[in-house]
Amino acid sequence: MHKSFFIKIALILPFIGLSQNLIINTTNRNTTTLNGTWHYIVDPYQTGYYNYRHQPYDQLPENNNAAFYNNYHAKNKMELVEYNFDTSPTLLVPGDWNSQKEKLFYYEGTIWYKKSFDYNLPNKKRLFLYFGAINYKAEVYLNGKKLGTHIGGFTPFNFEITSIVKPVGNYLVVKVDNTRHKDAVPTTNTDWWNYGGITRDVKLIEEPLTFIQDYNIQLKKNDKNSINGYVKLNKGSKSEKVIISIPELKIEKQLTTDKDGKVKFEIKSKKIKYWNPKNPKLYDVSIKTDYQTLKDQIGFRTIETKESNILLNGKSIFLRGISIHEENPMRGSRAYSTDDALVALNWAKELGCNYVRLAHYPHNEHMLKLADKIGMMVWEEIPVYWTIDFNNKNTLQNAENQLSEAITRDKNRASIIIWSMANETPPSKARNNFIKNLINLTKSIDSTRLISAALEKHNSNGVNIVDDEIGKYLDIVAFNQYTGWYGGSLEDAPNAKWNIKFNKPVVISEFGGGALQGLHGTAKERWTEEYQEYLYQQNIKMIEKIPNIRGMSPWILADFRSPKRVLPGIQDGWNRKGLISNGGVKKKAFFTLKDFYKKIKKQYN
Ligand code: GCB
Repeated sequence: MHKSFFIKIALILPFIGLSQNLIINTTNRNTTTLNGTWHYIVDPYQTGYYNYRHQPYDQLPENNNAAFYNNYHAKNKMELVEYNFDTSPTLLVPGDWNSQKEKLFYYEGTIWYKKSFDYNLPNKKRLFLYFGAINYKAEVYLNGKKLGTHIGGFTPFNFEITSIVKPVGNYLVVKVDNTRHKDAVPTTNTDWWNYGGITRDVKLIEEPLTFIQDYNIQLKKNDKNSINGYVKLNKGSKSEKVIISIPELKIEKQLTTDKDGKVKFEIKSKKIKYWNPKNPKLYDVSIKTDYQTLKDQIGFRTIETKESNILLNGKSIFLRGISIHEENPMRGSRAYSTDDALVALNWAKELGCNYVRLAHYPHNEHMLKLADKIGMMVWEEIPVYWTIDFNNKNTLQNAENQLSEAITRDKNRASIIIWSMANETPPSKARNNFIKNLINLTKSIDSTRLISAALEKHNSNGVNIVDDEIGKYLDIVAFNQYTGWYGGSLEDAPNAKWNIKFNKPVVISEFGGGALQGLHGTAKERWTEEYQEYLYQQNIKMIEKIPNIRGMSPWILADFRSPKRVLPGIQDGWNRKGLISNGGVKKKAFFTLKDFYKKIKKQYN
């Protein structure tokens, strides 16, 4: 076949297939971590990837030692080799590169990572290399062989390395490129810093020849007494035995797979205790085959809407939320650990939240597991943000791939109640079709959760109008509004008039304003804690009167890094709309919101 055909296929491949191969629940498998120190080479001109005619080495017929993925070492002192991983400095994985080295503070481009490891793979076992996330584009090579490419900075992917791995002296080389592109997801323009690097855990997963790759175990839609779903074996065939057990519910169900190694099931039980934020009941679940037992902890709950109500286990709720970026503000870096997740969710708990909006991309899996455990409902979203290239088919494929990787990873988490498709995207025919495609894809993978998107409002003759056509297709009408910050008067806010075109639950997905912690003045002076406090007071009065209001996630829990925010002495590279500063100190508005949530909690109890 013609070479250009292969090149075309290689370009499409990152978007197809990887999510179908995704191994879920990697925490409870037989794994070896590759976290730790990795050598790195900063390569702004991509010298390790292209020859001097700008042809990519990995698409040329002959191997070339100059390609960095070969991890080549000069054989003698005469030989010319212009790179050396082993004498290059190191970075910690997981972790973004920007916060680890001062010189890389605003670096965007290519960095090569190298990790060496030994691995004795027993007979009749398979080995997979798993990345929790790499921002943004990853080219992965093991022992000089290309494993593949992955695009998208916030979702996991894996490659099988059974036939490549050796007992001693493996070298894993990853080219990471966080360059922003107009047609990428997200696009070039975002109000958050584009941290580069291998930002989440890296592990080797050892599996039997046939293994449990993926499963879905959740309550059946509209039926509180049925647990249903599927189990999918990798290299499974017809009539493999699969047993699902939930000892506490006295469930032990034996199943047999179809010819594709997959089996669907439905189990009835009248004894289920339902997961909710007050009592986040999780059941020990195990899935057994002849070769393996895989454990999970799963909560069961229903989530639906009925006219203006959001019903959790049949009961009307109010989403007392807060928006969160995946950062540890005290470190000024990407969050990457369970401890980081704990910091954020503990703050949210302290605020009185029962719900968080994880903005603006899928967060680390630690966060979702913790949310399950401590009882926090979650809105999860993908970085379809502002002006992405809605007319571009590749952009859609890219967004679809990120969405399906996120849902594949997280579909067993009871905490997730909403999949969000987009944030503040400008309505147009192309954009509407784009989002409709995402909605259809979501429903085809998971029909049990609610679908939303953060829309916008507009104003006509003093009336706030929400009439975005996409609202028709959403379960929850969510929109961002910045009364008293980007426009609109705070004095008049409580009397604002609203015209929301849909009889559905309404959630304010964002509101807020900036304050520098420790800066005090009158409620009229920008950037003071008093201004932010007054903004919250007035917005809350306004929001309480919005018809069908069922929740909110103000912007935002903590100050976060944004290169767009340059005002010296105030912003200094930080978006200051946090209720908590980057020093971890609560601002006055934190307590305004906390008081409101106390009141709302009583109303909805
Ligand atoms: C928004 C965006 C969010 C920004 C925020 C702001 O509407 O959704 O990403 O950071 O406004 O601070 O302006």
